[in-house]
Amino acid sequence: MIDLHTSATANGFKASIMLEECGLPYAVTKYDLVARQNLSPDYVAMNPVARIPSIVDHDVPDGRSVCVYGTQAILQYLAEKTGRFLPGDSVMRAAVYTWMGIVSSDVGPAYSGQFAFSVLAPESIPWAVDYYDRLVDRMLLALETQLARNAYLAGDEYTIADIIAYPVAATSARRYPGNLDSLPALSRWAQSVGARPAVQRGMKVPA
Ligand SMILES: N[C@@H](CCC(=O)N[C@@H](CS)C(=O)NCC(=O)O)C(=O)O
Repeated sequence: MIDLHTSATANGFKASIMLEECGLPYAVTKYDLVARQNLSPDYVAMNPVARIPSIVDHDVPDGRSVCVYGTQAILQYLAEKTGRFLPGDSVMRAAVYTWMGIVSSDVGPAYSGQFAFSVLAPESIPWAVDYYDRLVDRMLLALETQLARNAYLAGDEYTIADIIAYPVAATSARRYPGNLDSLPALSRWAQSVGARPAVQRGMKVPA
């Protein structure tokens, strides 16, 4: 059994979609981030960064268990555990790692900054709002360009690169810039990934 520590955010959905896609049984512990439940001593002891999502896999050889934190690590760990959604070919695998890195380290932080300065900031700083709006636009254009050339982010196969990217398209990109109409390839991909039953189930976790 796997324990999933999560919240209803884009990062949380990445982990629940992967668990659903792999058909692995899991138990959900839900955290209210606004109430700072993730800062509880029990969770900090498990994951010193105290952010979600984390998983604890109790089904490890030799009776051990392991805690894995962060969407990229969780998806890679589960792909290795199940042998799914990660191509065997090293060149294709490199493309998967590249696009996972882009989503985690480029697209994700661009949206975090955009959200912080446009939604959370107590006073508007026009320079910062404009900086992050333009950065988000640039990142969406990179995804659009890649998906105009390929069925999926890392090529013709559905992989963990798509699983890590989908919740961003389904949540953050729908918040800003509002819809994906000006990005036809990203829209086509989001529709096809969003139609997968496992993705639909994962997007409803935690209930
Ligand atoms: N690098 C992490 C980022 C995780 C993250 O940003 N989690 C946010 C929710 S989406 C969080 O737990 N925020 C609460 C906090 O920072 O206290 C990942 O890829 O999973």
